[in-house]
Amino acid sequence: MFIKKLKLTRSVTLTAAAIAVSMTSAATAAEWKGWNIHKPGYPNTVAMDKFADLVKAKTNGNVTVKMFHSGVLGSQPDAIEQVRIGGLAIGNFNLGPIGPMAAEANVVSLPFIFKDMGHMHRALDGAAGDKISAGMEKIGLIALAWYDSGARSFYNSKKPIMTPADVTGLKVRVMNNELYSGMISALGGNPSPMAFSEVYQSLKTGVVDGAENNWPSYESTGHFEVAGYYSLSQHLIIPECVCVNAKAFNGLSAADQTAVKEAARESAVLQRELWEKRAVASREKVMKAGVKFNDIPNKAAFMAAMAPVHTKYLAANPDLVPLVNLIKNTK
Ligand code: GTR
Repeated sequence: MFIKKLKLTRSVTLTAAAIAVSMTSAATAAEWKGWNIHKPGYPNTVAMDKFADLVKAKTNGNVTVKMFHSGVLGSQPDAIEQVRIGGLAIGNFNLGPIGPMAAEANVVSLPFIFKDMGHMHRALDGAAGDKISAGMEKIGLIALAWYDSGARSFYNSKKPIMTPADVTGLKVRVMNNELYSGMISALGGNPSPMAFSEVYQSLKTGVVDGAENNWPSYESTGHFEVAGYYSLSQHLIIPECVCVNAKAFNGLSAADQTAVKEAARESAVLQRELWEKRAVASREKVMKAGVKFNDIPNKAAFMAAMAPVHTKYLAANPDLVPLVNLIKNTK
């Protein structure tokens, strides 16, 4: 009798403890869905998977991230909107399509605003980056870390681009952002805003003549197979973020917030290392495949032709002039 009673008490106690544990985890454990546009093996994909592993380890499982790669959860502008409203928790986004929603983030999409990758890193890791982050927070996005995306150059299926006049009359795919459409129009081309996933087919069927991107994306998408002229204009250096829904992040304990931030920053260190290697490897791969490459050593003509994009944008957004100057003056 005594034994029976003891058993009963023990099992009741255990059950109560189990309920308590499950209630605690239900109250605190966060399961985040993450968006990424790139394929397996791409630097951003590897880094976002690393981020997910680090988050789980550093928060002791309080936060888990399930990554969805290859853009399977939708286009980039839609995914940004989803992270803003909380339908998705997190994503690796290019600041290009964030720009139309957050004025401060749009300054990085002004052609030639950064002299080179080093300049972009110093600006983003400094005061300008803080201002851009603050602008993104106003629309519900917290930038946990910055990823690299190299420099974007023109490619097309018709001819080498040596001067701005070579773009005249070409149909060029751009990401969704009026600054990019303005940039192509300024060169006399016809801009065609389009989702990343549609570009290959559009190049292949002649819906567009060209597009613009960095070496790794030119290669990983297979665009080099259908647009074999790559011209090193390097007109845009657009950083990317690991961006989280502000409510989801602010709802975490202080310790978990620190852990998630650390995870993002460590993943960014990895992403930048992998990026450098991939840029070289992608370039080699497309050159071997027969891409006709041309350098544009003197970019002054492109800068001059695209200058009206800056003038028009800053006339419409005079409050951004100090941020643009802060970037330009970042040593
Ligand atoms: C890539 C970038 C993607 C996407 C894409 C595009 O370089 O990493 O996020 O913005 O370009 O052109 O749409």
